[in-house]
Amino acid sequence: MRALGLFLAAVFILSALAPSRGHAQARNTPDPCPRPPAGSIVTEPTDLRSQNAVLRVSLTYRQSKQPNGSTRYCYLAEDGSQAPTLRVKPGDLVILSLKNDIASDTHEPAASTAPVKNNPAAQPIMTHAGPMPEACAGGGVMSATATNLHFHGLTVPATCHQDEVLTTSVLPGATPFEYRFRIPANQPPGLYWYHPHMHGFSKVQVLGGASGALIVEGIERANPELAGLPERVFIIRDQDLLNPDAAPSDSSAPTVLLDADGDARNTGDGTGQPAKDLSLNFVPVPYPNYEPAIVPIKTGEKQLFRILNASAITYLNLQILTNSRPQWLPVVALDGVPLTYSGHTGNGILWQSHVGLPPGGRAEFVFRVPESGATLITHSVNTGSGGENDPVRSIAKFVSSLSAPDLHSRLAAAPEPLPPPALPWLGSVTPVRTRKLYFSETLQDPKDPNSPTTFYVTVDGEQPVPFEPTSTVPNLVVHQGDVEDWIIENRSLELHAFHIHQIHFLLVERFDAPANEPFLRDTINIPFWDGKTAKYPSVKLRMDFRAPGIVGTFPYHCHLLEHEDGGMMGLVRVEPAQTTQSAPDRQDKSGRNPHASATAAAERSAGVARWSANQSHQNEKR
Ligand SMILES: [Cu+2]
Repeated sequence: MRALGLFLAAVFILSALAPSRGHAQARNTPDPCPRPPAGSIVTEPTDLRSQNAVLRVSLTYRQSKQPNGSTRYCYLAEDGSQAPTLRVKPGDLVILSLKNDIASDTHEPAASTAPVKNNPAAQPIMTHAGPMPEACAGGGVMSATATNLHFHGLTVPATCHQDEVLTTSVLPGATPFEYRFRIPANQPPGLYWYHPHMHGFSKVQVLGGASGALIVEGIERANPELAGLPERVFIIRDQDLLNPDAAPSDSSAPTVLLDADGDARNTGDGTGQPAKDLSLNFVPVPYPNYEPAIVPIKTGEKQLFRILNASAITYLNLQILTNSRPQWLPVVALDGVPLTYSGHTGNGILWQSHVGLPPGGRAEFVFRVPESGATLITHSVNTGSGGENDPVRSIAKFVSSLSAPDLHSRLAAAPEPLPPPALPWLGSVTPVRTRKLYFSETLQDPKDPNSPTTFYVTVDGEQPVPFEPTSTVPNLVVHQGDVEDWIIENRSLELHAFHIHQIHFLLVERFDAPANEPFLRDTINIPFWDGKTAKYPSVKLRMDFRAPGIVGTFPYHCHLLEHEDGGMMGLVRVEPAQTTQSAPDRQDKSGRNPHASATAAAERSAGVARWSANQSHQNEKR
């Protein structure tokens, strides 16, 4: 409460000091999406917990226009808090009411000083043909003012009122839309998240802050070493630069060049103006001075850090420094899945001196801040010659203090162990087929590197076309129960982050070499092409379509959301499992039932010794 008090005091002082702008951003109209100033103490999001196996949540979606032309978006819980953390247990029912209330936000901006490129207000509104009797009845309107929700990482059905994003569109002023779905009983316990998935407008809404954490509780049941630890949720978001015209604090930094998206182009050396600012639990860490957010941590307390990269386009490469030296961090979960899940990983700990997180990615690790304090930074990420600039910068200063507030949540002290996974370990399953997809980009004017870019993800052999929101024809058809290998190539000069809804996958090869990274992910970086090498960078992913609840059509896309909005998305249709009778319509001869090959126990025991838990390079290219 002390920290909250300080924050509120800071907000009050800031608003009292704000100059009168002689505009409708009236002093007596509170900003519906208030955000703390730089240098503030970081507070935890509010926890909303399921009760009697049901989590009932009402979220109101609001916006506020900012003087620089950008727009904040936020989810307000009933108590007025922003972006609450939803806490559920496997098997729980989630009943979430989403009210789109942005029409009531008359929060007009003061005179714009720095118009934001790609302002959605200037973009055409895509309209699905036909009437719209219901938000998800196939007549959805995709527009800047409509919104919806995606529950990133959860294996829930891609159907109306569950995790459907292709036609679900909640319009401003419409009756609150009800999401109602059950967390699968075998959903791995860990960190997931929710955010809008309005194709064409995903970037602006997420960049404006529309995101929150969803925790499937019980990670200590998968890894008893975590029992009893207090847990800390860090959500790192990106946002438009607060000081776009400021000179870099490093005078040797190169001139700012813009890429085709209007973002600062990668300098390649870790310096210069970033494409976006970062924030930690909404405390901004703005360019050029990167005044860190302040995190008081109870002296001597070991904590589980649960970190989400909720950025729209920014990669993170996190390090914790003490006395300027990076600390070894025991990572225990990635993308919501405990590392114990493979059955191969010994104690389920991956020691890392830095943690790479693409947009959408999550990592969970244990850390005890020394009495002398520590600093959380993101190292620079080389995003390629066509990518955005992502320099090294500080994010937070950890201050060891006996009076630091207690964290809201603590893992169970004496957990009942989770039963082992019912299905064979994905790495032991023989895929029924291999497919190849690739990311590519074209410039409208090939001679002008700053002309608009079109983004594609294409099934090899087909013509690249940007995602067509009005089409319901899938790019790929798979069958529930199958496991497939997908090779994803990057034929462009910048990083992309492959993400698929509903399922997790396993990295089996990177650059055609075995990856030895036996953990599950739902988002993965694909290294950029240098424009010269004959072979494109690629990863091979083992895709798990075995969950019975995933029959339906859902997207895969780049999680750099301006790429997704620009066309880098495709659809996969999961058809019901094939019986022996229907097997002849399977297209290739290599298909066989992966379940039939061996027992779960035999599968899991294979390759136990393959993996050493202490290979620091493994996550670098994540
Ligand atoms: Cu991309």
